[in-house]
Amino acid sequence: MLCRSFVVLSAIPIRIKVYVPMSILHEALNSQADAIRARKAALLSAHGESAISTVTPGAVLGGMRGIPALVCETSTVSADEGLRIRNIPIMELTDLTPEETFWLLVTGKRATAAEVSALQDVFSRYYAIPQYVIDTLKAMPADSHPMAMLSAALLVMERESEFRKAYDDHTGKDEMWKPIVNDAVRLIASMPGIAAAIYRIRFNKGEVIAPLAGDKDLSNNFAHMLGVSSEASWKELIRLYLVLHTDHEGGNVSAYTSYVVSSALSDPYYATSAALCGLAGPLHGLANQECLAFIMGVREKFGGVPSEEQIKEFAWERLKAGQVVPGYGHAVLRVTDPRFTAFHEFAQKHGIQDDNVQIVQRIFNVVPGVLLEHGKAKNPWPNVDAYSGSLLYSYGMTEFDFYTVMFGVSRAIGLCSQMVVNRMMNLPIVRPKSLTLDALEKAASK
Ligand code: HAX
Repeated sequence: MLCRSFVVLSAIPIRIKVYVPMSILHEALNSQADAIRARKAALLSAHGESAISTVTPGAVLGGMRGIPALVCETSTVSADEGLRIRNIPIMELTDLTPEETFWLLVTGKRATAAEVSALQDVFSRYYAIPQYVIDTLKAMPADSHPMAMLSAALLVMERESEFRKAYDDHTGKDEMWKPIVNDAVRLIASMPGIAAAIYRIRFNKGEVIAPLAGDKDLSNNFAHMLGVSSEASWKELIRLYLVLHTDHEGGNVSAYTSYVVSSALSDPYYATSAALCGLAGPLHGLANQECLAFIMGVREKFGGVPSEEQIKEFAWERLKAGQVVPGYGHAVLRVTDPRFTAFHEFAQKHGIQDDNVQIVQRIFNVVPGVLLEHGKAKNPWPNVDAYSGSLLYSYGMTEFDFYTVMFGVSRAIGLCSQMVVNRMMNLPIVRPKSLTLDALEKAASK
């Protein structure tokens, strides 16, 4: 919260800006902000011009694959292991809550019970979203994609940005991360309410459901506001879902988009809204929707759960028609995504064995071999999107179009965490050099 007070000295009013710490996060991050800037300055001074990589035309024309060109402190993704959040493998974090995951992402430390409770006190102020957001969602055409609604909802909420107000008030550079924390907390806490409102409005589920009275847990509130199921394991699935999708280092389309947009000092509402537009792409977050459509297509074609032989033939048909197998492959990973494994363990634990889940498991037994034989995909193993939709479906959330919104609620946690840390570092505006093909040919032939 940005409070302004005026102190009148003689006839000249002096405006004093005070950020009321809306969470103990400011306290936790104060010393880190100075330390990280000092580290960046020391690195630049000692090695600012040292080469760490070479750039080839293959990388330039290949989606900048492999070029180490960004900094991301919150998480890393390795080819042989997958996601680590603050250097902890994701499989060791599957019992966390989204609040604890946010704390870990931003501070690099595990939250104490007191810290989680303080964070939830602040989060819970924002579980009920402003009426103007609900009115905007209701005014959108009935066939709007839920991801377009999610991105639009954040844009209408941009007027709440404390970062923009702080910038307009000429806040000092080294202080700018503080209003980002405030925006991050409000944005993350608003996402469940926004997403649940989209679900209920877009799919005619009845009135928008208010948050729980007396329960400050973010995933419990999200599960409740969606109104899909009251089973305890549904709440557990929502918690796990929100933890697994939070962050995947800095170079994926959604994270990179928010990195670029926020580097122009656009506030977190703009940057997250833009990032979600990237998440809406079928090669990125929309793959979970495509995956379930694929699984349902398999079930429909074969009138139930097909044999592994039938799946093999179907996969080959698809590849020969030039189509991808959704949920398989990854730009970085070269093993089964640990998040796929975490969902598989959830299905086992809760005995979920409906047709879709069985098909997911049979595809897993067959498709990696097919992709290996096909020889194109560098990674024949499943990613997170291959499992998630089938679990949501089994609890009664049957609207595929909504699945990427679920992803977005979680991904906003990672995006906002990255924005806080990046602003603590005072990263400059992103401005890589582009080349014409002509210039690239000349540079390459030298
Ligand atoms: N099925 C068929 N072919 C595939 C494939 C798959 N699942 N994955 C990759 N390939 C093909 C590519 O289309 C490419 O073919 P061309 O040379 O003809 O263009 C070739 O194999 C090499 O691709 P790659 O280097 O292995 O993969 P990329 O880094 O270019 O792309 C993708 C990574 C995830 C986009 C890709 O594997 C894909 O399209 N997978 C299916 C969609 C999917 O599951 N997306 C979700 C990814 C996870 C994520 O970001 N979630 O948000």
